[in-house]
Amino acid sequence: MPAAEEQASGMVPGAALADPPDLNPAAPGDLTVELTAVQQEVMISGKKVMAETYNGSLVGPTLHVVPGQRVTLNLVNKLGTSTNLHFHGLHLSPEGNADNIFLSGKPGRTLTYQLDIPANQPPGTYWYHDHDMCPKSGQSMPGMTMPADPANGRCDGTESQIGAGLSGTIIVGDNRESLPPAYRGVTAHTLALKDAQLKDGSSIVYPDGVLEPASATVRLVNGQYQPTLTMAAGETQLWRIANEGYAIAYDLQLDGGSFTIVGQDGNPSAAPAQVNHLLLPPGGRFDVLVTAGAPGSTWLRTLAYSTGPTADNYPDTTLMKVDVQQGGGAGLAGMSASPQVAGPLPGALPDLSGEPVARSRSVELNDDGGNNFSINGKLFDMQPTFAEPATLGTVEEWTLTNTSGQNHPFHIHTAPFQVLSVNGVAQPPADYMDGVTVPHAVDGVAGKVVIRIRFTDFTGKWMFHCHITGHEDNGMMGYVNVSAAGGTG
Ligand SMILES: [Cu+2]
Repeated sequence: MPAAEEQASGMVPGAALADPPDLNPAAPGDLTVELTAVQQEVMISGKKVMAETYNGSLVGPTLHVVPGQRVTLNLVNKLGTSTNLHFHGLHLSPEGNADNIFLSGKPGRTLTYQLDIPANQPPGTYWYHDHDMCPKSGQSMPGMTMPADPANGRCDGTESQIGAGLSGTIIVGDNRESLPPAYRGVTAHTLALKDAQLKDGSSIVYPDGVLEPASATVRLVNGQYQPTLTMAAGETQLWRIANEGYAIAYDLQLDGGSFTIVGQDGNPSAAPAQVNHLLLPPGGRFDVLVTAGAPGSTWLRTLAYSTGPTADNYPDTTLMKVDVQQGGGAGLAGMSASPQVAGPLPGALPDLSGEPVARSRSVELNDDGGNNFSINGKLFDMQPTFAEPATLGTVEEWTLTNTSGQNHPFHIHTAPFQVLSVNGVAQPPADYMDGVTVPHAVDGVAGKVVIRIRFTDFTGKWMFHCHITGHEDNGMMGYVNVSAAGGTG
């Protein structure tokens, strides 16, 4: 793979940051929207690149939804491969034509999704992306709606489709309204983090090659190369940051400044924290307040990060310049400390640590150092991971272990979970998320994360998987059947 600088040649840094295009305005009432998945040329900061897009945009258009709303979404497939959608973080049924990743649309077809956004869906930042499953060597996929028949065209799978561009942001409501009055009117920006790995001068690696998370890639914000965000001195903004890439983690730092976390994975914070770093596994989101200092400029960067001894090392990379211009504020040039916000914010989820646990489960993530990625010793085969279903309304405690030499970011569909501990270290109460990094083993001792999850509202297959999508595609996926109380599963 060419060096990142070489891949970025022809891209012009410094253009004003543009939020991704909006698919629709946020408005109550039933909503019908259309996403067309199509391969076409896009401009990345002045460089023409072939990509897979929604509606022609490398970063898919932002879908705005309102709690309680019914959204009809038509996914028009103009790709050469089957495709589908997952609505990451939304509390939707995993069955029917809702958030059902067993649906798959062949080339030329339109899939129609009906999404009933719950009235209590927390306002915040979510995302959508392809989640198509394909038969791979070593996997059997009985029950697929899309047979593995070459006559039906390609089945590229999740890694290559997200890698080629197929992801975008979902914003529920406007979480500024949950902030203290001083911050309700602040400017909000969406920052979609997604890299582009360019095989040659003009094409994202896929579909003509295989993406390599360990190799050089160009880090982009909203599909722009090192854009510039302008703030007034002393100004506070809300940044809705989403890692919409296929594999790569981000360890964000705002040089000279800090972040106040008001939401994580869409969930309002119980205790908003001021932090110097934000670690975003693939699929992770943070809603943060940031405050500019005196006039000057600084950088949002991702720090050097290793996913483990057997895996990838990402270099320190500047992502976005922040230019602070004259305004009312004072302090150091560039950024200032982000504000203190008292919690809990409205909608913060309750602490599950004192709840009775209906069932405990163990989930062991492992890989053989090659292309086999397993859960509890099994490659995903479309069958449930556990013989025993979970019961609607109950809380379960799951112990996630990682016996491999690399981190695996673990994601559950349908509802968020609370992290109780990481490698034995207790985590803050009511720290909810829908993805957590399960650390790699050290000296033969598995990494360990303990979570609790409440199964509410929806029966059916609650999926879980590693969100390094190549691992997911190659077997590190499973599901638990959730059945109604008194049901037979
Ligand atoms: Cu993984």
